[in-house]
Amino acid sequence: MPRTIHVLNGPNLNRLGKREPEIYGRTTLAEVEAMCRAAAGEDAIVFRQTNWEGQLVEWIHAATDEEAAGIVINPAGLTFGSIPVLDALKMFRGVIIELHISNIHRREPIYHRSLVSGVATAVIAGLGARGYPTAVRAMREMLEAG
Ligand code: DHK
Repeated sequence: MPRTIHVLNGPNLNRLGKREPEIYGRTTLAEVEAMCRAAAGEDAIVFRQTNWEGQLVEWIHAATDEEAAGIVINPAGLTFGSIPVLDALKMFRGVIIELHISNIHRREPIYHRSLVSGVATAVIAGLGARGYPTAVRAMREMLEAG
């Protein structure tokens, strides 16, 4: 049965490639999307980015309503203070991989406490843009393992 994996991105990630390249690298979001699709094999990828908290919440609802197999989510700045994003993720019944391009634990203290990690199946941080296809591959392996 074909599976769908939703890759959801929060605020400012549309600026990847130009945004603080010393932290986030020079890979663009479009290139990240292509990396995810290349890693997905026969699984379908829904790839989205928004600068608005409510839109991210609604996209998590959509993944839930569609009974998606998994969500790879980089909530970006919404990681650390968004109760609505956390509450939406609590309703999702599939695998959740929280992803950060940077190692948030080696950065300023404001980035150290993720609200999302408490509901995530797994967390990837610090692999740079390659973390995205790594997350998709890991998601597929976890789904295959059941
Ligand atoms: C991306 C952001 O936009 C920041 O707000 C997070 C995360 C880190 C990342 O590393 O992908 O703190």
